[in-house]
Amino acid sequence: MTRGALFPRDFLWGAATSAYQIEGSPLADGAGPSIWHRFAHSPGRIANGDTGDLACDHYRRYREDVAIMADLGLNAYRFSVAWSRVLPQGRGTVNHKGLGFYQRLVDALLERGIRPMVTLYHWDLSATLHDRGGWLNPDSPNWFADYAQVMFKALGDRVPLWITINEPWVVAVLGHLEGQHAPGHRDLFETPRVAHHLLLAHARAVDVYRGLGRHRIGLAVNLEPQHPVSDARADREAATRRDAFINRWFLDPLFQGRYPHEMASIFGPAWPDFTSEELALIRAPGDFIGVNYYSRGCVRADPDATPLHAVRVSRPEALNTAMGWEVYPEGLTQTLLWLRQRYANPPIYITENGAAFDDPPARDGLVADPLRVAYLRDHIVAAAKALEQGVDLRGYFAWSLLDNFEWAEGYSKRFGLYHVDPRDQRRLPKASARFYREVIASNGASLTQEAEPYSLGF
Ligand code: IFM
Repeated sequence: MTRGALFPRDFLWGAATSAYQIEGSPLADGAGPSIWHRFAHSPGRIANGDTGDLACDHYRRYREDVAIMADLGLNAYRFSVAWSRVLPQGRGTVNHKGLGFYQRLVDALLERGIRPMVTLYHWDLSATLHDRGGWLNPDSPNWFADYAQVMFKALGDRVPLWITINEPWVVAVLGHLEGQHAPGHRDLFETPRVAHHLLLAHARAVDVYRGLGRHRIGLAVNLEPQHPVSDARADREAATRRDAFINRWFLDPLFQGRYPHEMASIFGPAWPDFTSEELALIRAPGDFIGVNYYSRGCVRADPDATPLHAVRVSRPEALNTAMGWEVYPEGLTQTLLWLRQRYANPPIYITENGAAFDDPPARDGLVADPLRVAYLRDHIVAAAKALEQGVDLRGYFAWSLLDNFEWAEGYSKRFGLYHVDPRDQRRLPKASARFYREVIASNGASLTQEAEPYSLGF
């Protein structure tokens, strides 16, 4: 690679995690159970019967993890708050011990010059609130606003960046339509209502935040370009439907105050009549968009696949990650340019990007992961290409700092820059951690050197 790939001086270089995936000790110090705690303890839900009971034990080892972040040279770290640690019943009395954990974590980050980006909701709804209808309850946006207020008051002066909700699409679709995530429902009628309440919850939290006079809050969405597998009209239309379903479902209402027109025909009778007052409330883009990018969709029409009549297919010639997701870095540039063009150049953070691969066992305390190094390199270069073309990109967060609990896949899928040894919880750096450290130290200049198979060079 001969072209320069430099980033602005104030660019944020981070790594991302979420509470249930790394913390462990889910009921410690008075925390209430979450739907993920319940779900993981229900037989047959998670690969190998894994749970988040121990996870990476970050709740007790957070200082060690902040030291790792400092060693990597991160200037930002994205984590999420477990709602039911802070409000064990989801509402009402604050559990100061639970809140204290996040206060200490923020202190430790700031001491090392690492800016916290805090996600309020990364899927671990309070089980008590779930029993009151969860995201189906029309009151749920108010519950969320109250919780957001507690967090803004406790941390707002020290946390410069907030994410309201992580990947609302995943909550609605995997949690309520396909059922592989908590709460494990499969109900076409629930899905658009949950999505709508999540958007209202985002808007309510933005409103509360504005009331405190602050201006750095956004929603994080999972995006992937949708490409038809052939030129056949049916495949092209299927890709357009999937684009509405995945990429535009949450962003159009946020920026344009309306749902994509395709949604009503995708959901048919399950699509409610949303009021114009609610749609006006939802038009609350916030201050930036968080983009979680992993892959693209290659789409084929399939009349039997409800409700979309479209399926994602694997191309045999493609390199796939251990999740079965095609490695497609060009899609990141495409996604960022698409956001710029469709939604009038919003400020953007890449809030997640990374890959699971079946890493070899550690040798001499180190893990060689050349595929992850190549993945990160190519995606960071793809981000730089979007910057060059005028995208207002402010930061990049690798998913993830540590190998962790990958939801329904349990610990079988590893995204970390650091391997976590399940026997003793030792954190072992992978080659990708060293690679990322060089990228950060040179603010991307190291990417302009000829790509070589990355040596372990510790
Ligand atoms: O691990 C998840 C994360 O919680 C949300 N975004 C995608 C990641 C990989 O599947």
